Amino acid sequence: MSDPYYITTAISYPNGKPHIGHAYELIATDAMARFQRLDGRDVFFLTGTDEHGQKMQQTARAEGITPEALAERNSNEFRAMGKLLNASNDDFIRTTEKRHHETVQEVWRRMAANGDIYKDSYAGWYSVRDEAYYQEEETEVRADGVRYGPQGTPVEWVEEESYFFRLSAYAEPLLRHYEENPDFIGPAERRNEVISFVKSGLKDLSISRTTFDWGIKVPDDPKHVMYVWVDALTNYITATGYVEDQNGPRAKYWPADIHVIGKDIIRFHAVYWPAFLMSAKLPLPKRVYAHGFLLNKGEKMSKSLGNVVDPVNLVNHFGLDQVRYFFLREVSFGHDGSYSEEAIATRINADLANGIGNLASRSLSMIVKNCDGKIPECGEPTDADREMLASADGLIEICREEMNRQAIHKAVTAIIAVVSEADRYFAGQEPWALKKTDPARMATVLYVTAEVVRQIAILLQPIVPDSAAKLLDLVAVPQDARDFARLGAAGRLVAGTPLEAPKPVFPRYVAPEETAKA
Ligand code: ME8
Repeated sequence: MSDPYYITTAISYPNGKPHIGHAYELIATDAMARFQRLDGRDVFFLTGTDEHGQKMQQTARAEGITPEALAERNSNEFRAMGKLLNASNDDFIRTTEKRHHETVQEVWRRMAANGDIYKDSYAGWYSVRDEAYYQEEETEVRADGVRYGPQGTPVEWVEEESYFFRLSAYAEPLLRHYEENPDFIGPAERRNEVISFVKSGLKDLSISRTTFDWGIKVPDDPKHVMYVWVDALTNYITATGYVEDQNGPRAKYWPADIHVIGKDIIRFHAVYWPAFLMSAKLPLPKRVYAHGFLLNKGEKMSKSLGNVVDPVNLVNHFGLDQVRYFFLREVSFGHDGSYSEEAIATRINADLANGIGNLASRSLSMIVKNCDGKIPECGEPTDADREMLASADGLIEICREEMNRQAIHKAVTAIIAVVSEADRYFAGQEPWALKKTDPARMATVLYVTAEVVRQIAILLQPIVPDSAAKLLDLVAVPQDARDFARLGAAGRLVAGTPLEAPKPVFPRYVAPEETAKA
């Protein structure tokens, strides 16, 4: 049986419609999940919605509807976004589901059984937008007279009876865990940030609320609902069924190989979550990786600034694979990234239309016209041919290494570098001139180029799944010969295979104003 690989996104708050930051995280995680699947792993990929908490209750009240109705409406929007983006998630979890309530309550009981939960009263600052408690030192009163937390969201004073989790007891075990598992947190900046936060001392954490009721009830004390992050983080283990039955069909996926999240929620994932799991005596995820934030033309997106781009509009305007490609290639994964229409247009024209699209159409149309519509014979290879094939054959090792450290943009860059190399090879070999002087040599050059197109298309499947499939159709690669095991010599194109005249896969992007002018 193949090796399990479990990957998750954060579960989003459905207090509004999904925005481009949500789309970005899902696209990136999807690319990683698809990569591992094509590389032979038994992948379980989870995403979903985080439906409880004060923010949901307040938004619902403001809209004059129930939190259930708000969650239902927007959770469906998130699901629809997943379809639109071609996300290959194997499950979609909602924290309002019965399966989740049961797991969370069981995890709570285990933490209590370990002596880590006690009742007291909380008095301190709380940000509803972040659903986070902050120490007074982390907050500041700005010129507008409002007190803000470290993420720039307003905080309010909360005072109520609450259960506490003995987080203070976990500072040492957590620091030891980070030390012994250097890959537990990525990238390095986030790891350093978490270590210094834990070293500065951990206070016990308030983990229940009594001033509202939209949440999962605390076992045996229904006046309390659980703090939404206790509930939300547990989603990752709920979906595997591990807590209920370690031999269940999906239990093999726990612990997760990687939780992919944004940098604003690293503290919850790299401090609270492992502490809860240690307390409940459950295995810890292997890695937590925080990507950066997407900035619209360099500015932070916010509803109040009105620059929250709707992913549906972006995809309708540029095309899905174009948007996927742009985000995965342009943004250094793990860092913030900026986007603008101009940058998207430039990138897709340079790399997709003029790059891989042009290479495939030039070389394959020559085959269709000059080689009887069939993949030609590859003659005795020259050094140039060997070098070209070696570059294509060597890509998988580079991509594996980059993807294993979540450097998605570097994997894509390496693939595109081979496209450029193939362009130079093709131009240098001048197959159009060889047509008259040395048709056998022309055949070899066209074979080598088509073989490079095949491998690039296989490797691009995680990034641009539909377009890569079209490229593979153009070189007549059977459906069952598209995984990474077929890269290199194992899956070479077979001479004599009929090809159809290539259809364009990546059209050039022309801005609407330019079309109007033309
Ligand atoms: O934080 N750019 O939900 P959420 C990139 N429910 N990523 C962004 C982004 C941006 N501009 N804005 C948000 C939550 N994100 C919790 C998670 S997990 C147990 C609970 C990312 O809807 C953000 O960092 O506010 C997070 O990873 C995800 O989108 C969901 O954010």
